[in-house]
Amino acid sequence: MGFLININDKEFFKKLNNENVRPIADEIRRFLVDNVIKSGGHLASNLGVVELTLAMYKVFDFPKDKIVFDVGHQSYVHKILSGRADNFSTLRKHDGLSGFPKRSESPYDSFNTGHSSTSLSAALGIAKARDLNGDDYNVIAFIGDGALGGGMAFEALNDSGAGETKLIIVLNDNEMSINKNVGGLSSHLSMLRLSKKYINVKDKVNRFFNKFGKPGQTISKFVKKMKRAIKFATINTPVFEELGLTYIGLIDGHNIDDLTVAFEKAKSTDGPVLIHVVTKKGCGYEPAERNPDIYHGIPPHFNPENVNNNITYTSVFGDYITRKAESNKKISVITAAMTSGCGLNLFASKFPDRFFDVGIAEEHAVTLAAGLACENIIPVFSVYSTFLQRGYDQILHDVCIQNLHVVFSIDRAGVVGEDGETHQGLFDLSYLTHIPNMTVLAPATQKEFEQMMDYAIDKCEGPVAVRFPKAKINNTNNSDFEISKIETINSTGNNVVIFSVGRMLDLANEVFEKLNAENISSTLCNVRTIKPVNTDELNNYLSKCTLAVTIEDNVISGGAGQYLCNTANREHRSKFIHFGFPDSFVEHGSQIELMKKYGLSAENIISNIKKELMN
Ligand SMILES: Cc1ncc(C[n+]2csc(CCOP(=O)(O)OP(=O)(O)O)c2C)c(N)n1
Repeated sequence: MGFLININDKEFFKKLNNENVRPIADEIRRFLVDNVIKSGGHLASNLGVVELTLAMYKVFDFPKDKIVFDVGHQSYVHKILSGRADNFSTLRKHDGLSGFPKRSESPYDSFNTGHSSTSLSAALGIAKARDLNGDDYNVIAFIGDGALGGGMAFEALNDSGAGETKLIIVLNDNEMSINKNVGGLSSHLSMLRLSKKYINVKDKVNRFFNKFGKPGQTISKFVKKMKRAIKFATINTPVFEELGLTYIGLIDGHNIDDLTVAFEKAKSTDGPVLIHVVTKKGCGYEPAERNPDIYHGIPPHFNPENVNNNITYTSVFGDYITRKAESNKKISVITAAMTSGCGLNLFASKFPDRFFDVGIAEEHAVTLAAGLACENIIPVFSVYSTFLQRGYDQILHDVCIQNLHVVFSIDRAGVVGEDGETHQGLFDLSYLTHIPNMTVLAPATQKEFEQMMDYAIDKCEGPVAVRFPKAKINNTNNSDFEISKIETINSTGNNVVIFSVGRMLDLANEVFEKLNAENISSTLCNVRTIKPVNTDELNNYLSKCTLAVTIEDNVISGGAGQYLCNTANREHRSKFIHFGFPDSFVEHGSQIELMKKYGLSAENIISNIKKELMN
């Protein structure tokens, strides 16, 4: 690809300025749009950081200097500038470029990311290691205003502000998370944007006193201290200064010259520095500027005119919970910055008083739900499986020990595909089933999904999780859901009993049909309730069969299969073989490719069943 940029030519970056940057920025934007529309991925965030990333490449010396991108979804321009443009057609494809920074992919990627709000901690760690090792380079944490609202980022600000470690934080403030950013910090950033005047006044005062040399500087320092006190009481002091960081802002994130000055200033400042940069999400591509939320993350071959209208678990949940909340006024819904991703736009607009977007704060969301449940509200925390990992201690300590009625609606459970190992929802069955008091349900059809939600909201008295995949929903009219009861879907005899978990029912059915065609009698069961399962019923199935096969989209370790096996009577335990994901992180690729690769295909399952039956 004939790119204008030669990444090996450091001088090229050094010469960039407002006069000559336009054709280069335009070319990068065209390249991003052309590629990401085809591959799918994060478009709007990357379009917003083109000049900002170019300016960082101008001032810093990567990969000697190290940058940690928060979430990492906005690292595409960095990938292009660090020599990966030629592979961009493989973005998010199996064995292709990852959609997030990966240390194994390039020496320019200093830290793997995917989940939000980790960059400040990681960068501070790298900076401290640099100092301990006696090395000399810059460490930059690149974080968005949405990610900055996450608890870990606050913890890291608190820690870095208290110390002397030199760290450069670039705050990319585009006023957006995926949807509009929320929370007090976001309001504070807005105030800072409004009070740019204050920064100018401060600089003028300093320049005035510095003119008088040493005595002037002493007065300036004194005035600075005084001013801090006065400012605190009168106008907005950037909270970062109060925490002990040097604040540089506001900087226009599309102005290379201003960015260059700010970065140079940060380089020569001791201790932690935060540069507050303002950018426009989606910049330069009109559809993304108009709808940055829609263009935050798009599927492959995205066409806004022709949106995929498949009925998914997510859309069914969004419609269900809105309907349910009409009749049950006790329901409130919590999201951690995933309103549209979790299908909650309708609920949010219909019931603003009962909808809580807490920002990227899963830990807080869980304990907030616990508090609501204490006072007889029915909180439904709608969250992706991978992000709920953040709330493990809160689930255990704040919800389950008190046996509070909190409903966890766990979207994107199972293999998610193109976002890769940081986003796969392959652990929730393992991290939930072992917590006392927790009920865990996995629907295979729309009918039972809605009935499980009814059970979770109306009948269950303690914590309950309904986990479902990123997939089209099956609308078969199967039997009514009954808590703890295993559903028998079909049976030709008892040689093999197949226990299918949630969405794996289609695959399990294929296995059942093929076994039948080979005269291996079997019974196909839909487990539905992972916990608490009816043990008498389970043992009854097991006492009749030779082999028990479990199929799930979770890691095998600690998953539904092992849970059933451990729950069964001891004499039946050796009958089990489990199919699910192995004890390794599952990379990016399509869901179909990954299922096949990890043995979740009828051929593989059947050949293993046959081997076991011959033993
Ligand atoms: C722990 C966690 N929760 C939720 C997400 C989903 N997520 C990815 S990007 C994003 C918004 C980030 O906003 P911001 O940091 O402002 O970056 P921008 O896209 O606006 O540049 C969210 C909520 C995540 N990656 N990690």
